[in-house]
Amino acid sequence: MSEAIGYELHGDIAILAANNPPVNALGHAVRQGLADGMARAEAEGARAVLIYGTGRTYFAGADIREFGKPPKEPHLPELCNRIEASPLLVVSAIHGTALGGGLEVALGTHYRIAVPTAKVGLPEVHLGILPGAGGTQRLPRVAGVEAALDMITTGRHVRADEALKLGVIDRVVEGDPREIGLAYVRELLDEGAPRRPVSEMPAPAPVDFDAVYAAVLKKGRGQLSPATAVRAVQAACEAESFAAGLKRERDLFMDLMNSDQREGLIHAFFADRAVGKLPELDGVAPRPLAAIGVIGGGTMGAGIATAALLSGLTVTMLEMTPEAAEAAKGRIEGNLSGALKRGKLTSQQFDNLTTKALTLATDYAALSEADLVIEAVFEDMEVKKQVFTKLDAVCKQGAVLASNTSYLDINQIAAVTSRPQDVLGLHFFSPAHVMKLLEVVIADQTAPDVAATGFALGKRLGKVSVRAGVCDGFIGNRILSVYRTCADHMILDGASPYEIDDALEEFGFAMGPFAVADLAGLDIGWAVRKRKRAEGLDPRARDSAYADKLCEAGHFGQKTGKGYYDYAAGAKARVPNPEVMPLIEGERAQQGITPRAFSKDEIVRRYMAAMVNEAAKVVGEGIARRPLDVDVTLLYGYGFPRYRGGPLKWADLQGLPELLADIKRWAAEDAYFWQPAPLLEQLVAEGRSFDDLNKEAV
Ligand code: TC6
Repeated sequence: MSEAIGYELHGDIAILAANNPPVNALGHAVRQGLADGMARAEAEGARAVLIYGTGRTYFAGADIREFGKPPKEPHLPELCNRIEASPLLVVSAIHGTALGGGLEVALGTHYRIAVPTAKVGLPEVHLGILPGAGGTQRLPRVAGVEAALDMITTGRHVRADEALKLGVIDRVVEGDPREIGLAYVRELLDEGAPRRPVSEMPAPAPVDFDAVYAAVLKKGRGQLSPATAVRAVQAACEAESFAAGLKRERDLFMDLMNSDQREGLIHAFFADRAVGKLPELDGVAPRPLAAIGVIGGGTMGAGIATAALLSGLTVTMLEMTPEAAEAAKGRIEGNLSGALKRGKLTSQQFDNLTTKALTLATDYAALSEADLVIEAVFEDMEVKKQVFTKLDAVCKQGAVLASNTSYLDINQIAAVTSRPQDVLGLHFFSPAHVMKLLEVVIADQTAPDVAATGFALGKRLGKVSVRAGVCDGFIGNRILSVYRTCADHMILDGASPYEIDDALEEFGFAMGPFAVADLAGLDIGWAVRKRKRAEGLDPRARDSAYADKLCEAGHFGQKTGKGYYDYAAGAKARVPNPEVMPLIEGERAQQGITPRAFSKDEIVRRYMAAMVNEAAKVVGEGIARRPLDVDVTLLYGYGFPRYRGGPLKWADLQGLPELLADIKRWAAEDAYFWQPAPLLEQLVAEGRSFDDLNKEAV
């Protein structure tokens, strides 16, 4: 017997207890242990088998780390069939999560009991695959096609009470999984309950699968696994036998298993978990956090305050005037009322948060007891310096002083205080109570426990926190400004903003860059351009004024009703603003450029190459610790399609030599913009990938 599965004969009931921490993933040893345990139970004359997990959960799924490696027998689909075909009565007792292959094992058993806190689900689509061990065939038979399609195409985790209603589990009982499982098996044996193989249940009636497929494909914005899973469920209804349905499921599963999307999504899964692992902070205790201050109650400050309140922190909101403070409170209430409507807050909690947990202030002295203060004032170095000088004067010793700047130099900000070790950047993304990304910007003198406090705050607020170094724009905005510039160059050379948005949305971005600019406000980019011109542009850099002219005409995007698009017919209509192309054509004429056509492929290739090249510089300079930190930043803050894994995973899948060759070829047109990143050149020379760097860093 393998140690991953404990075996015990308890009277006439054999107990198979999974012991593969942390999540009882169904790796090879676990599968072997289950197969051996079933054989032993049958050989030793048991009447029934109970399967459960020790530790925190039942099986949370196949072992994802085994994906892409040569599969070892017993394979999961055969194991599920083997369990189901046993002449003994087989029962699962579920606690924690029964996910993916875990739920498939449970569906292979004849009865399922769960504790009330258990969750079940088939989340494979999030990993770019589909349930490949009978889940698409068995779940529709027990829960019906509609519920199965919902669970399988969304991958959502279903709570025990709902799973009970759906028929996925048979009973919900509070208690220890081993004890409630044993009692249930005993009861089933005593009442002479029959074996109940799901494969012998009748095939469910079909629905209009073509319509479901089309709808799911559209919703997935290019992601293949949910739509492919629809075809597998279809086979549960239409295949001539259960075995034929399983075969169809297997074929579709293998197609997805061999896809780049599967690689991208599994990379994203592990990157999510690796991004917060920073060896230099191992064992460093964060400073205590209970009360925080937020300076500036605009959209960003109010969003940060909202997130903090929802996490149980008390917030002092500092504004310039009582009127501005009241307006900030109104924004916070507006944000919280969203949570109230969604049932995430009761009205009493809402009242507590807005009256007791939130304090309005106009005097810096009100921040004297705050554990951490986040400044979210106007993006101007002089203004920020004034704020930090005042904070230095009033804040208690040991308070963490954070700036939410999106571009400015945290070292300069820290330098105006007497305590630069307490200063760091906490760069939130708007709306801050919704967006998951937080860049924790570590300045030259930031103390380790201050950095750890930044990460602790991120965790408390439910953010994905990425460590960034100081530079213009940190990780995300620095890379953004380069790929945006690349888009601007393509416009000068002949592409339209609409062609670029279309091409990138087809690539999988939630929104193209010009639609995003309209949403964020064109005045933001305008301010950045003015600042950069004031600092002095490199004479080799291409510049253009058409976007400034759009702003000069009062068009700031959605908030003024017009930008690249005209929003008179609503944000979704996306009608091009007719004033835009003449401005662009005027600019081209003025610069003596004869426009040329750009294919969708070329648009994507150039845009992505610009992104990857700058990302490689960001990693090479140590601004991002590893390639995966860039990937996570773009995934959570910039609408990058998760199924592509992030820009540097995408680059690996494309082939770094080919990308470098393109960059060098384009350097012949514009040597200033297309300067290859030294790290990219090095990786190509050494025949290595970005992912090799990730692995070396772990
Ligand atoms: C499948 O089953 C396909 C079947 C078809 C076969 C033909 N494998 O998330 P946490 C690790 S597909 C390997 O921090 P939580 C994770 O990397 C699978 N490792 O904990 C981390 O390791 P680290 C379908 C796994 O409490 C540690 O466990 N199943 C796996 O916040 C703790 O994880 C899923 O998609 C795995 N399957 O959440 C479920 N799962 O400490 C995926 C976790 O070295 N897992 N690890 O960083 C989850 O959704 C969550 O982990 C959780 C627990 C809800 C189970």
